Amino acid sequence: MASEFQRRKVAGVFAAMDADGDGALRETDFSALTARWAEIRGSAPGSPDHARLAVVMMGWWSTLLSAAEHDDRVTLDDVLRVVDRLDEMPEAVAGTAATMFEAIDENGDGRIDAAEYRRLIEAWSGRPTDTDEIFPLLDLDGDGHLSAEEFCRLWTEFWAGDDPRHPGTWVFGDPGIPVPQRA
Ligand SMILES: [Ca+2]
Ligand SMILES: [Ca+2]
Ligand SMILES: [Ca+2]
Repeated sequence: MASEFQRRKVAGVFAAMDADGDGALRETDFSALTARWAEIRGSAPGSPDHARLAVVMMGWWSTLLSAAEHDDRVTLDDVLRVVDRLDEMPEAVAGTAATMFEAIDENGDGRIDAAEYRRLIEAWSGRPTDTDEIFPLLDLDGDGHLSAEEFCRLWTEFWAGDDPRHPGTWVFGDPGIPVPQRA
């Protein structure tokens, strides 16, 4: 069963994905999130970038819905049930990380820079967000970018991990847990 820490962490992302705030994820939440993310990136509807974001976000929606109890909405408990099974399927988690990485890497140079990361967080949180403090925690080798390997590790720590000290705890921004000082 998901720990209290996992529940709190996942509840934060869940609230971000629940664009209309009705306590359940529906298809309309995912189209709203797609629209918000595309707008922040300046991707017009009909553009290849907009289509790419839609594929990623609607892919998430069908994955979550297929694990849900109802056929039109996904609850926090549904998501936590998926999270419970993730440590048994590292390949699936790595696959999602790779898809997500490609979507976040707007200019396709194979790395996520601080501005690309910030636009992701602002899209997901729905408000202007300062990510300057968090980005260096995620940049594990301190080279100023998130590589695909770094992102895969962070993503896996977030979804399948249960250790608040893991840097992956902040992959979706500040979950309301104090930021530790880097040793
Ligand atoms: Ca909703
Ligand atoms: Ca990039
Ligand atoms: Ca790096």
